[in-house]
Amino acid sequence: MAQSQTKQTLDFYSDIYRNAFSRINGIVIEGEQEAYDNFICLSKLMPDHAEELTRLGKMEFRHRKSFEACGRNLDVLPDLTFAQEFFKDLRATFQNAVAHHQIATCLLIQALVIECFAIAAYNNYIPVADDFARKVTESVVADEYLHLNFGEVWLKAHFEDVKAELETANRQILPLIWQMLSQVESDANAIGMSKQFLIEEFLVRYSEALSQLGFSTRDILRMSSQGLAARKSGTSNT
Ligand code: PL3
Ligand code: FE2
Ligand code: FE2
Repeated sequence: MAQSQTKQTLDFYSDIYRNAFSRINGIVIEGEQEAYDNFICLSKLMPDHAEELTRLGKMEFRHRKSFEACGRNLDVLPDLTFAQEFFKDLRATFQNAVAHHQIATCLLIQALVIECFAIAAYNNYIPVADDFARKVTESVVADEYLHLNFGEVWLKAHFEDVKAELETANRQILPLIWQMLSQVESDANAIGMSKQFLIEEFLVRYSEALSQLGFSTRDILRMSSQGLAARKSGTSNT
C-alpha cells in the first residue's frame, strides 16, 4: 500500500522531514495540552465525574510530555506558535460551550471529535514513525480509546435530551476539522502520511461513535459528511 512504499524513502534526519515534523510535533503537543485543558474544564462542569475527568486530563498531560520526547529524539524544536494558531477556532468553540454550560457540546468536541481526530492521526502515523515515536504513539493511542469511551457512555445515557444539541454542535465543528486537515496536508505528506487515510479513519471512528450513541444510519451519514461536500464544491460555510 502507498504508506509502506513511502516509508522506505523517509529520511528522519533530512531537512524536509524535520521541517514538517516541527509543525506536526507542535500540533500534537499543543493538541494534548488543549485536551488536558478541556478535561479540566469538563471536571468543573460535571462535578459527579470530576475525579475520572481529572484522571483523563492527567493522561493528556503525560501524552504531551511523551510527544515532546519524540521531538527531542529527532532534535526538532516543535513550532508551538503555529500549533496554537492551528487550534484557535476549535478552542474558542469549546470555550463558548463551557461559558453556556453546554456539556453535550463540550463532550462532542473533546471526547468524540478531538479523540477521533487523534486516533486517526496516530494510527496513520504509527506505520511511518521512527522506532522511538512508534512505541510512544502506540501507548498514547491506547489511552485515546478510553477518552472516546467516556464521551460515548455519558452521551448515550443522555441521548434523547442531547440529540438536538449534538446535531448543532456537529454542524459547527466538522467544517473546522476538514479545514484543519487541509492545513496539515502537506506536512503530513512529508512525513509519510496521507490526507485520504486520515479522513477515512476519522470518518470510521466518528461514525462508529455516533452509532454507539443511538443515531440512525441516515443521521450518521448526514452528520459525518457535514461540510465535506460543500468544501469540495467550493462553497464555503455550510
Ligand atoms: C487528544 O488526546 C489529543 C489531540 C491531539 C490532536 C492531534 C491531531 C493531529 C492532526 C495532525 C496529523 C498528524 C499526526 C501525526 C502524529 C504524530
Ligand atoms: Fe491524548
Ligand atoms: Fe485523549
